[in-house]
Amino acid sequence: MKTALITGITGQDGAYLAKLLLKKNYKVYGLYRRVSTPNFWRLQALDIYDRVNLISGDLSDLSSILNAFKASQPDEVYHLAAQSFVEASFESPLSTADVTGLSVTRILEAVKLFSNSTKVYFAGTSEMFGSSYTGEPLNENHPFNPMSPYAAAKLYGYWISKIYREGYGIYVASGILFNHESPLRGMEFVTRKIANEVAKINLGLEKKIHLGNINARRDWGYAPEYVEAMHSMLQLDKADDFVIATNETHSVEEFVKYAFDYIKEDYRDYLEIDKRFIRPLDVPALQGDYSKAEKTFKWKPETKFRELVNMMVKAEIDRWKRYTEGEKFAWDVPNYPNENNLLKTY
Ligand code: NDP
Ligand code: GDR
Repeated sequence: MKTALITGITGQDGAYLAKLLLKKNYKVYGLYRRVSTPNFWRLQALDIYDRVNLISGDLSDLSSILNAFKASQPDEVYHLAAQSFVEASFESPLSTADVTGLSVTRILEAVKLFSNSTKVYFAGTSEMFGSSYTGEPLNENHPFNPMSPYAAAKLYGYWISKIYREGYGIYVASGILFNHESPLRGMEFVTRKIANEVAKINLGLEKKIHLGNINARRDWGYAPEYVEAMHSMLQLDKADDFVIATNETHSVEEFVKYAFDYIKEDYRDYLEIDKRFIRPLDVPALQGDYSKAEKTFKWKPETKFRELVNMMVKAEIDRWKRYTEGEKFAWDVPNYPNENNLLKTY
């Protein structure tokens, strides 16, 4: 039986990956951070809360990481934990640099000092490409031009991984994953925000939807398929970097349109632009070329864009119906500031 340690097990990808690894008969450990209100709702939603071993700790704290290694003795580490919200990285650039960037070195040092044969997955991102996209789908050889403190921190993680791979022979694979979504996506990210607002409008609980840059284009895939690629990357003999994407690009406006199509409404009747959601800098467009992953470990995306939009809106409508009928779980409670009480500092 293989043992895996997942940092960020309470996040979208961590939860789906834990489910996948349990199915593959792994013993799964997860590093989670202590918060004032427990947030294991994704593990509960996937019905795996009782099947994972949870270790409390914070990424900023080297001893947390060392303790997690000691307790789990992992064959594979999936380093997913990060301050992952690009917008928030403009508000908290220093802690983002620490948690999203420097923590990668903490993980790699733990491997170097204590368990040189442990394989590591680093959660790289298409945000590292930043302004590089010129119409040709981005692959592993395109240059990086980060446009946010988040992307700069991830780029640090990407390069330090390469340095430990080449300098110390540590197996560390970097996935360069493009946006991937699901009904378990964090509520502030644009896809879940749109799905949630559209569901509320459909049920008469909301009147308008407020968004920022609706011209931004992203390559959006379905998260459970992307965590399969993470696992495949660690089964290869040699560590490498791989783009995981759908090779399609769609605008935020298209996402909104399709979401309103699902409830048979015209999005133009509901959409309002709110400057608070416009970032100081924003990657204009992204599209990824996943052919290296397809060739090396036969990965390709299955879920199409419209299917993803429909799935997410349906999940929100079902959730709000359950909520209004009186069924209350932690994840049914709106958990982010709304347009009335949200103050931006950048
Ligand atoms: P989420 O934001 O859903 O999850 C992030 C996880 O990191 C959560 O479990 C969070 O804990 C944890 N975390 C944050 N700060 C700390 C800390 N200081 N100490 C310990 N744990 C911490 O992200 P996703 O699941 O969507 O993404 C997983 C990884 O992949 C991230 O590194 C992200 O940057 C990267 N990525 C994501 C993409 C996507 O489209 N989803 C695309 C490309 C890369 P808590 O639950 O307590 O907040
Ligand atoms: P992104 O995801 O920044 O691509 O990072 P997000 O969903 O936050 O934004 C996508 C695009 O939508 C535009 N946008 C808005 N975004 C949010 N969140 N809220 C709004 O109201 C809004 N209006 C327009 C944004 O400006 C942006 O252009 C995600 C994260 O998961 C990262 O961790 C990951 O690395 C990348 O995807 C790949």
